[in-house]
Amino acid sequence: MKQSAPKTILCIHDLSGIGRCSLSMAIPVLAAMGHQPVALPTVVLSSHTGGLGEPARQTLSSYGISALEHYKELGMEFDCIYSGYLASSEDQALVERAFTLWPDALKVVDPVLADHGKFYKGMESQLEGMHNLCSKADLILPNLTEACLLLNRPYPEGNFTPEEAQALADELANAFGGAVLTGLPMEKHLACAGSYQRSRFVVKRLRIDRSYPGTGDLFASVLIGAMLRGNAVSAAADAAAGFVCEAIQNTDSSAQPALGVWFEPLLGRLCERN
Ligand code: PXL
Repeated sequence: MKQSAPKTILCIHDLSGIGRCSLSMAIPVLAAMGHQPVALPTVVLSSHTGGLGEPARQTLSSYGISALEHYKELGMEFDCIYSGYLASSEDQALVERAFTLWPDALKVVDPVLADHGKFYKGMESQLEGMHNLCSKADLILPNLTEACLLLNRPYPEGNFTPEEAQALADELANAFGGAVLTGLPMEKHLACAGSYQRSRFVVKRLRIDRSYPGTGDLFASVLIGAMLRGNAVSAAADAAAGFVCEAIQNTDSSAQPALGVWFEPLLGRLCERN
């Protein structure tokens, strides 16, 4: 992959202490890829909400808006604004505000809402706002469950053909701008499909039958880091899918899945791959 000047990325997500997801993945991944990530936590949680009990929670209310004002006063320019888990309409409005303040930034929304056909805890009420936010993005990164929710259709059973995968990515791109859709089951593979500007592609990896929270955040962070290095979105998706597989393979299969994938020892690979 190509090396280019470091880019500045405003990352708007929760900060979860344990469970390897959101800001605790985006920041090290983007930094390892040579960029300057700027962390804007929307809420501080002791863990993510997927299987580690009831997390302690500190909402940050007006912090986000004040932080945006500070960055504007400083004359900061962001090359990209990247949002993930947003647990309230205020947090969604914060991302919209950032989009308005930095209209030239690449606007990427990972509509973190659900997986495996089910909403994450408490996220049902965020669908409408997330739909609206996605319509303001340049690129959205839903998994299959989120894509179905955004398109208001039932979660499909069974495998996809590459043509069906491409058609679904095109449909999302027509509705929202560009899209890279992840977690598509194919016979022996798991695939992602993209439709962004003039690029249309399907990327496949042999399916690993192990599931972890946070892999969507890992995929999105590597994809964004690679795109901002000047790579085509298809090459960036290929790199992201590959890194997620490596991180799963690097995770001891007896470890508690809710603690996420052991990506930290592999960060050096992201520095090396230019
Ligand atoms: O990785 C998705 C994610 C991010 N942040 C929080 C979550 C989840 C998924 O459960 O709970 C707080």
